[in-house]
Amino acid sequence: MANSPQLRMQELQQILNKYNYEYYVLADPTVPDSEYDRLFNELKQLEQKYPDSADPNSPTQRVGGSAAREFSSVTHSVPMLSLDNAFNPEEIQKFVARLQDRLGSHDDIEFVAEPKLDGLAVSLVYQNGLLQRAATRGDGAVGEDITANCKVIQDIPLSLDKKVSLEVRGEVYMRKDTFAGLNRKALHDGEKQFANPRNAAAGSLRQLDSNITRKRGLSFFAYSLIGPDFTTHTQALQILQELSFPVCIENKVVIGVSGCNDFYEQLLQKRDNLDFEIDGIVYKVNSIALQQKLGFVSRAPRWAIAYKFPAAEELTTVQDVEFQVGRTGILTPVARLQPVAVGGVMVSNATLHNMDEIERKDVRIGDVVTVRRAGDVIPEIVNVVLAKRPKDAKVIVAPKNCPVCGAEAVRVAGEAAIRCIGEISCPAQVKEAIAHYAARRAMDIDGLGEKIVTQLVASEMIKSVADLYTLQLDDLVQLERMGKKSAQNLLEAINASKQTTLAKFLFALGIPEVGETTARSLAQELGDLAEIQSTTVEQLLTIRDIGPVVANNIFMFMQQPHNLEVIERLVSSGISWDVTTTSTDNLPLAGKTYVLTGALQIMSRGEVKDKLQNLGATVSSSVSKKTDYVVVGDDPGSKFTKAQDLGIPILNEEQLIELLKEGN
Ligand code: 5U1
Repeated sequence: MANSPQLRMQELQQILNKYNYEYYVLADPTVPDSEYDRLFNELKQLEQKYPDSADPNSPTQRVGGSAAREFSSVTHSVPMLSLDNAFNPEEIQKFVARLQDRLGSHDDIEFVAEPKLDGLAVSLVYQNGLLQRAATRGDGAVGEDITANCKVIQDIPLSLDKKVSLEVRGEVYMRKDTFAGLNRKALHDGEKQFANPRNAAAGSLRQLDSNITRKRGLSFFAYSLIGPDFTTHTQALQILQELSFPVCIENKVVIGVSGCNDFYEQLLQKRDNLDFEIDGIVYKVNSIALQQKLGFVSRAPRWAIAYKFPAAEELTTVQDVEFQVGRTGILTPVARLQPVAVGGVMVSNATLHNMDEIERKDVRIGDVVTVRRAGDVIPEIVNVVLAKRPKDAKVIVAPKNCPVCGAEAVRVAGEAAIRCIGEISCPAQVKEAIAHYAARRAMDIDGLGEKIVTQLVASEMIKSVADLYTLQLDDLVQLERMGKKSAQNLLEAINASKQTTLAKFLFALGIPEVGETTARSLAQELGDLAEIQSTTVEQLLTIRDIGPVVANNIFMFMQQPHNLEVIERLVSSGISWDVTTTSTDNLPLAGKTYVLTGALQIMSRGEVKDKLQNLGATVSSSVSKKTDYVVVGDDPGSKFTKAQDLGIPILNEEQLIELLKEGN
């Protein structure tokens, strides 16, 4: 029987039962959903091929999970089913074809498409308009009584306007911003962070003390109704809304396979901008008569399917860990991974942030890890699958020397970061510093991209940003793929950068933690480079946006002889700015704070930010009572909702453009 399909089926059952227990009962899964889905499908296919060997108690025959011992059991009046999955358009096509065959008609079918929330399914039973009992799905037949914990979720009505008796099903989830706040607090308090919003929601719902659940700020969306009469699922959603249950506004009626696929593409685009995590779409036949005709199979309705998005989390192996040197000398550990497709993109590197993070997650070279890629952010390692750790997994040691220049690498007091002390003698720092200096939002040297900077530093043509202004045509034409015309253009761009603003120049210098806003405040408040060079920490602390760490960084930067020499050489090479335009007090938008959210169509965010700031406004990244206006583009995020909640005036892009015109 060795390596027989039967043995593999037994093995898969054991593994899946373990993963189910971790997911449903412990709310602490050790592997990503993608790994579970893969093994589940492997088992399902083997059972289809060898039906005589299929175990009637196989995880494929159950919804998964079981009631936890701490909560009393609840038997569902109607089983809470799971959903079959589709992973590509062909599987959706097959699903629709199956429905048409069963219905004996090839007419297009009307579906309701709903985002599939990554949370926990719950049942809410109301009697005479009052919430009587809330339960988890459990194994589909028997769940856990979580009434006390659901009563503290603000979105769940405790009583309804009408004295009706009915059951509502839906998903308890945690919004992305709530999740981020919870993990920030956990990190601050030295507690274990949650791997993702779903785990956080599950962990919060399973609390024995509902006061803890209340503080976690869970949310709810309703998607199913049992009791009242209705002829379509759309009607059911309408009734739910009238009864004041939150229903996801992204739900939409779609027709046929093409309607399903169009909705998929649209929602995939929106996915990162939604306030909540979704892992796919649920398509449901809209007509209740057709749903009844189609019926159920063992664990799922025939009339619905979940079309899963490419998984945002995958399993892979850490092949090595290298330390990258940033502009300010900070060494960032980066895991080199066995390449793996995550969310539709190949991932071969993941940031490990710093040594504290490595220790907290206990990542070792050789480990099997869950890697996560959300939106455009750099992929990160969520956790290590300890059960898969090889015996020879290697502990990651903090380097004592910079991997690029060999200078000492020291742990910054009070910080998790390790820093190379090489500063301007470290080619990695010089390269990053030059790239930063040349960036569009700094000195804006067109054509001085990363590849050229790498060559200039490697060939020792430049050792600091000041050397840029001594470059000659003969130097540049020696570089790879650099023709005479491109070299001339680059020299012109370098020359043109000499006319700038004090704020841009200060930002371009790359003082640790001095971003554009701080550079602008410095320029506005002190107005003059000599003043900034001779200022004290106390004086700096009186400036808007500047706290003790940044004040100290600025002061220390201006004390270093090598930095002063570079500034001196830059100024001597002709860099200058208009000293009369530094005060913003008289500008039309002085004192006003703007926040931008969503995708702008006509101007880039950078342009809008520049224009607003040039008119004296402050552009902030978060909405608060102090915000004067929120500019909203397409698919805005939670900042839009927050602005509405706080009653802050909203501007669309056209209104913003008008405002910018008036300001000029
Ligand atoms: N949005 C949504 N999620 N979800 C999950 N609808 C929905 N419906 C479900 C499940 C398990 O089940 C019904 C189709 C029975």
